Amino acid sequence: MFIHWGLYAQLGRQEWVMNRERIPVDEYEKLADTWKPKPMAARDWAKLAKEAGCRYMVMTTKHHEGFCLFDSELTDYNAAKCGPGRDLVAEYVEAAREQDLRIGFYYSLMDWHHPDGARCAKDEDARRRFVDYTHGLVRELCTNYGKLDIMWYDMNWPLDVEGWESEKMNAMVRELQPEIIINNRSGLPEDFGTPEQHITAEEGNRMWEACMTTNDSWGYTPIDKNWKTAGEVVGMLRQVAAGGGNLLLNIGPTPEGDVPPETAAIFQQVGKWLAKYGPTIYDATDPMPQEYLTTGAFTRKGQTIYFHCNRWPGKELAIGGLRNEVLAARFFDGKQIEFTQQADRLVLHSLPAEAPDPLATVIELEVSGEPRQELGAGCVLLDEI
Ligand code: FHN
Repeated sequence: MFIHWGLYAQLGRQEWVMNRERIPVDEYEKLADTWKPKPMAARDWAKLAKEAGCRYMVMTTKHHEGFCLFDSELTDYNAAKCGPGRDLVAEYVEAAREQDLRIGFYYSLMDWHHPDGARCAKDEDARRRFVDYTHGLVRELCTNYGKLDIMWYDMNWPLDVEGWESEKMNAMVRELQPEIIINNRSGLPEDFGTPEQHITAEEGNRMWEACMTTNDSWGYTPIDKNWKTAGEVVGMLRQVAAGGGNLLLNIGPTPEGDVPPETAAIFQQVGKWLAKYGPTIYDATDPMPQEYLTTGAFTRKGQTIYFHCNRWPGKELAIGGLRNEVLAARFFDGKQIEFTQQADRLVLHSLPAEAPDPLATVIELEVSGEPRQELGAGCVLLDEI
């Protein structure tokens, strides 16, 4: 679960509103005193995350607006010294730990509030001041909240990796948090890649995590009604599992800290699906060459391949291109399925007329040999002619 929360939630027009509407700093700053979120809002998020089958959370500790959701000795532009009157990061950490969820901190290097946030690109004294400030805030985050699991940097505009002194900064992070993993957005590859709003596996065995919104907005934006369906999110989970990655799915809480009901409904439906089919996602991350099929796609664990059927064809399901002998076919509850196989045409028979699980019905196939599904454009593979 990704959480985008900040002063911008009060305006309700995404987290870039200060930039997109050219709101002057002295006007935007007033939001720091009017923001009065309810106590321990994070407890609701953490419960929802657990219910949804999430394993970790990543929350914005400071977004581009420059407002720190955590107490700091380096700036009073923070939640403890302004409107909220308390450390919202501390509340988030407490709530995540109550649900035994791993803890990630999102930190935007770009800062529209700090007077050196842009000038640092042109003025060495400003860069020195701003980099010391940045490293100082990151040090506070890595010191004051116990064990952390993920450092999720964002937007390294306007400096490069030398300008940010990212190697030094990340060495400090690892010294303070020896087991932490760091993403690739401080300008260095570090531990994992972060495809955003698309699902693309990293090369080789490099870790990766796709971050996605539930509508089109990261921050709270009630005028954005373009909600994804739970079925689409289940499809994303299948895709990231098949690629050996993770999915970081976002919530943008209201100013008070409530989860928009449309978002909560998506997470709850996906959680119910994962409660049944979780092993076909969490544990089924072995690679398997596969090609597009109208009715669904695979995940794999060893000699077991899971066909996630998200367009139910009715009483018969034909799967083309499977280059393995199928030894058994069954529903995930264990009920056996009759099947026939001629060359690379597998047909499952006597299925229910309607999909048992509308989000995706997973059919388990035990196969021999290295699982592979290959079709090509012809109706036979050229190397078989
Ligand atoms: O500009 C940000 C955006 O607001 C949001 O935080 C996303 C989430 O990964 N990151 C940046 C855009 O890539």
